[in-house]
Amino acid sequence: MSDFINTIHESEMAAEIRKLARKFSQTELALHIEQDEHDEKFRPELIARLGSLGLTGVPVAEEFGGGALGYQEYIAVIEELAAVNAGYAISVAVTGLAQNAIQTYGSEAQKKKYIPRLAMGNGIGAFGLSEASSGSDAASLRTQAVKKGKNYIINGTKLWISQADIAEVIILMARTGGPGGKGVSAFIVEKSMKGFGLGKREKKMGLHTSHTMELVLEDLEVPEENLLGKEGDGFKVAIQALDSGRITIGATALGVARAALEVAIKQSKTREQFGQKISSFQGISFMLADMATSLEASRLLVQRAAWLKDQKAPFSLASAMAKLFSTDMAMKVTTDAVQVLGGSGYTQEFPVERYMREAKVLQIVEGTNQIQRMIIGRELTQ
Ligand code: COS
Repeated sequence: MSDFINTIHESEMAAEIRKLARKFSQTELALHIEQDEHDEKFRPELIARLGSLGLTGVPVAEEFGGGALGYQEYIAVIEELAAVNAGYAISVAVTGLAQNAIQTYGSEAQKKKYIPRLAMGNGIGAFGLSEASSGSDAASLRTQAVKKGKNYIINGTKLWISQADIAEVIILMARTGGPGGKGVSAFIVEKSMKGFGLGKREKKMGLHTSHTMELVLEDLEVPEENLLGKEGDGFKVAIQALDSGRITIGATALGVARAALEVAIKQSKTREQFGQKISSFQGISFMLADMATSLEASRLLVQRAAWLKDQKAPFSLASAMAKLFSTDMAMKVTTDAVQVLGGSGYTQEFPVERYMREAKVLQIVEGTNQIQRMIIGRELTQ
């Protein structure tokens, strides 16, 4: 098949980075994935290895251990990881959310203390926003932070927090003021801080290498110097980090869909029915054509959002569109890949059923696709 990557105008640097990430993904990462998905096992050492290749802090400034490149290069890494396993793409993307929040709102001391380990793959980051009663309505969160002497004392429960079990740094949103977004503050929490606790681990439909945790915070003591930004900045810290994060979720969708399409094309050229390869039937080839076309359209949207961010131009609308379109595309493409493979597609003999399960969560995380439509609709009509 043709390589869809060649159809876009990627910078030389992005192409180099992609090559490196692809080699790592298809060799070192691929080696473990089928078994680890089954065992629900994540290997932080693979993130450290990715770090040693310079692929964990691609858009982070050099002085903080990053690659000083842009999102156009960063999304190439995410896509290549996702084409092998979405769990590792999400891991890098979520650590990226934490890096992004600290880089944008942190003091120099916070940046120096926390970013380098994350950027170099020596530490993993997490993002603690959602709660049982505040998912889409993030500004209604209930976790409370009360200032006592030189500490904030935080109490509450966070839900659906990716890789909180292995993260050493968590960007945590808690309420320091009145209701609504203006009453929320952001904190840099270390898992070693007194009062930090893990609750249940979710049993999920897919994305098994990436653990999804509950956080139970009982009189968690966070030093005042770990307030990120000012009191009341927390909602904006979260929303701005998510604006960037949504580009990486879009890139994850590209990787998952591409992998599914590749399997579907290969199998359609192997499987014979009625005395011919099923690829020769228009019913199959039209499906493949639609899958490839929608993947290509998504790629352009994700690329454009990344480019706008790299230009320091407004990109919230573009990232919402990229996330919405590409994750809906991934759901459709992976579902169609299962259909092309027929009965085999529904079994674990082929990875397309896994890709379909991975695609589903991308329509939900970092703002459901209904929230993306709301953001786009507001932008069009306000
Ligand atoms: N960048 C910067 N500031 C933003 C912003 C953005 N993209 N979007 C909103 N804001 C600001 C607004 O300007 C407003 O500021 P002022 O109070 O100073 O006017 C403030 O944030 C509140 O904005 P808004 O009134 O739009 O907030 P809403 O409560 O209506 O919520 C949505 C907005 C729905 C977009 C937000 O809650 C959201 O993104 N929800 C999904 C959360 C999510 O992604 N969860 C997943 C968690 S990680 S898996």
